Amino acid sequence: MSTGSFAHLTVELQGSVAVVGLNRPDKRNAIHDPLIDEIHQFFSAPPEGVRVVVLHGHGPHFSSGLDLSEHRDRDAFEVMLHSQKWHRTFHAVQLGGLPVVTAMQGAVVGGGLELATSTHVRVAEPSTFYALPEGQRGIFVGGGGSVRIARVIGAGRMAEMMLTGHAYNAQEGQAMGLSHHLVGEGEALPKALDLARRIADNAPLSNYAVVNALPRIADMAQSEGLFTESLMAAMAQTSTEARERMRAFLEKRGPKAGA
Ligand code: 1HE
Repeated sequence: MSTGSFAHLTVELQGSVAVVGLNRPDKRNAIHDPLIDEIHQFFSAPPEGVRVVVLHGHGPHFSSGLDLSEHRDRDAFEVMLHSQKWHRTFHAVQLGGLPVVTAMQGAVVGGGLELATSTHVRVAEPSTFYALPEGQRGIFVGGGGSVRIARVIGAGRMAEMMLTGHAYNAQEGQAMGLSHHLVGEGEALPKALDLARRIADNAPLSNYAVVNALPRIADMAQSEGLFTESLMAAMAQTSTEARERMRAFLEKRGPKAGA
């Protein structure tokens, strides 16, 4: 079933999984204002019943990042506001409450990498490469990369990428945590869908806690982080669904870990 009236995104519902595609393949899914607005619109109000989102890019590249053609003539204040619009959008992706699984191929570059690292599970094909050409373009990251990309690969490695334009290939990206699964050519989307369906079977409150509490706790001092973890645990463990799932395991009805 197709849904939504987006010009630059495709949205397809497969049960409780929404498959969202960046749809500017002619421009290598460069992110211009209308596209960022549509991403924001989708993640701020996902269709009812959706429990997990799969994000992918149409064509041979996931995303070439910021659309440089519309960025050229902005003044400082406009760039500031534009950057904050990206922050709001990727905040909605990361902390909107729904787990997001990303399928990647080809370029995952600049703002494309900022978008990918706002998502929770990343699957890459062998063609995937990661780069931050901001230095070469004379600009800086503005879509949250200095926080989110640096959290994944470290500020030092991010600086090296931005300074030298060094691109990392799919295998290197896997070792660095930029992807969590490395699959064959053409297999990222099916794998992402498979993972999304597994995630959709989890208790919604557990999924919500993972995507909302973990990144916040990572930003807290130890004492506050541990206190917040206990609060989250208290909410999750006392839910009716948790009680039933724990009982199911003890009565040999629930899946074993690793299955
Ligand atoms: C674009 C963009 C774009 C492609 N903005 N138009 N991002 C970059 O610096 C990456 C720039 N793009 C590339 O390096 C390459 O396009 C790719 C390696 C991604 C793909 O190469 P290729 O040979 O497949 O495609 P192409 O021929 O370079 O591009 C096809 C068309 O897409 C072409 O337009 P056309 O009208 O001549 O057909 C390109 O101009 C266009 N295109 N990428 C605008 N990014 C919030 S801050 C975030 C900061 C950043 O993201 S910086 C990184 C910017």
